[in-house]
Amino acid sequence: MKNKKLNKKIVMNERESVLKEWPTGDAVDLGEAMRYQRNIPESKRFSSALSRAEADNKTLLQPRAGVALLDEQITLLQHLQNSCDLLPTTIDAYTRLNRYDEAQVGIDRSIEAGTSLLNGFPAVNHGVLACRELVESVNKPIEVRHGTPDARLLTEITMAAGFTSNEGGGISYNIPYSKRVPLEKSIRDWQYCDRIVGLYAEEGIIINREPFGPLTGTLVPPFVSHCVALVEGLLALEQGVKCVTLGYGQAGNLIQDVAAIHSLRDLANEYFQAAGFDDYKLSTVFHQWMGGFPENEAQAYSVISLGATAAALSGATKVIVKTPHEAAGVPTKEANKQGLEATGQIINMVSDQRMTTSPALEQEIELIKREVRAIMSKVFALGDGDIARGVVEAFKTGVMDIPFAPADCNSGILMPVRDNNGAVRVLDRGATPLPEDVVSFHNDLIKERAKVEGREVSFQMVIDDVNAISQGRLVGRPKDPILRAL
Ligand code: 8ZB
Repeated sequence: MKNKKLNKKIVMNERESVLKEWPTGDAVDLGEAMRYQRNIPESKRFSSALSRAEADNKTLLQPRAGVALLDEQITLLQHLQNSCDLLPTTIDAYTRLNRYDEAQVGIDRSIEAGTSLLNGFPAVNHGVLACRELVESVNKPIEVRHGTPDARLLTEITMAAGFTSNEGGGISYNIPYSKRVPLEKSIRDWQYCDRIVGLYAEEGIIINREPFGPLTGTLVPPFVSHCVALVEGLLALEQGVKCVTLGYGQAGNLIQDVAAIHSLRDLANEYFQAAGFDDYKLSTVFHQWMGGFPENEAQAYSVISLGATAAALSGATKVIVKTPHEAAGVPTKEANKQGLEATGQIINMVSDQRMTTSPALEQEIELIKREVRAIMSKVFALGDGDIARGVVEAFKTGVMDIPFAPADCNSGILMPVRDNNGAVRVLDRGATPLPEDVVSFHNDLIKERAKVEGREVSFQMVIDDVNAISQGRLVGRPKDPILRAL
């Protein structure tokens, strides 16, 4: 395990077996794929759209969307494309687990049923030509969004098909998604994916890469997701990736959310440049609330709107949009578009404004930076300067620890909870090397909340916080009969 650009011969050799995993792999011819990618118009290139948005200080809108069949997927994206700036194709769960035979059953049954019976688009089974038909049927840049620990074949097929962005990473698509995939393996498989994107870059074709920022989407403190984003960014750059979008999932406190995007941008430039990279394009993505949603659609729109507000105030390059169906499951195309329209209205109203700097905002930015630097320096030390080895050790020892993740390779001791203002703080630092004064700062804020609520600091607070937003509030306060029954 090393953070070293993969040897081209080894990758070319490995490609042969990757492309044999499913019959559609046969159709991938890298030279032909590069010619196809080169002919994609500027207006449909993810990296160009992001650069323009960065230059114009705009926040772009992007939905999630994926259904089983090609025609349906085309109809879906065509329904959404005039209400957003960037398109997705969300991949189904079988494909994410490399279970292409079951994805095929899903396709066949969906044809029989006349409706989608998968929770996304099985791009590997559909293959290069069908994916090209999809890409050619829309007028916006399009990204593959998934959750795949081993995305080598999916990457080969979708990049050959003309998708101009690929979401994921060896940590962010393993630890929140899988139980038993070794971290060494998912990191290595994503080095392959990044190396393929790097090979396109060597030919002047810039494909965007987006590590998955929100992780488990459940009370993740900004420093935790920032460390993962920085490590995955560094790993991608090493493989020759030139366009990176780092992400963060809304926590709910406006100051913390704005501070998170500011600090993420600064830290990325700091760490990337310190590692010797200077020819990369950086952008940021803000994810609307990734935790439990209210079932009531009016309330869901409010959660969406607060996320849109935070995204615009933070100056993130793009926002990933939720829908009023979030509590129910995969949204209809109509509900999906409504989430975009609600978000678009807010973005237009807020995006000329920036949250004026204030001592509270500055303090939050500095706090996140100190937390991240404390963790990152330990990660480098654990790897003797190699971030790939370091991050594997860091998860093994709990130096990096993602709350509420299913993976065996994650400690799961770090415990977050909200403070009295709804910012996510650290209740139990686990084995993370946060500085002592930072730990006491978090403790004091949590005690302040406990006092206001007239109860002891306890795990019950964490449970209350996990459920709070779906029940109509940000901080999980004890039941108060005098409060409105939301
Ligand atoms: C980790 C990402 C989870 C989010 C949404 C979920 C949730 C999943 C689809 C989808 C539209 C799909 N999501 N699959 N949204 N179409 N096929 O991703 O609702 O918000």
